[in-house]
Amino acid sequence: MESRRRWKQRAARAALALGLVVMLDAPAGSEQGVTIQTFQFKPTPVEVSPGAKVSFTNQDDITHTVTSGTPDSPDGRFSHRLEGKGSTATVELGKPGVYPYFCERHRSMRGEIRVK
Ligand SMILES: [Cu+2]
Repeated sequence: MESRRRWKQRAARAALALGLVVMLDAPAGSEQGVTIQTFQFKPTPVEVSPGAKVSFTNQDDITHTVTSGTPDSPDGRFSHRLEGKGSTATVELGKPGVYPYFCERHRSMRGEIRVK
């Protein structure tokens, strides 16, 4: 039975290694998370496939927005207010493209979603 246990350990280790590789090699597609912290969107850009969700979580104690476009030309696709720490919003884009966004309250806060 010793050998079976050793085999199980080896299999578990292999699964772990595989899992890590899959994580590092995460393809565009699955849901992506963006954190808003100290007046920055992180990470940016994020890459998703069409229709995948990008979720935003505010980690600052103040209100930020996630607004599509640029401060000089908001495009009206989405605009979410995240009022204080822990608030979240989700954005879903169906068509491939590069979608910039920003915070209406702090114009230097910019980010980008790439849909491929
Ligand atoms: Cu802001």
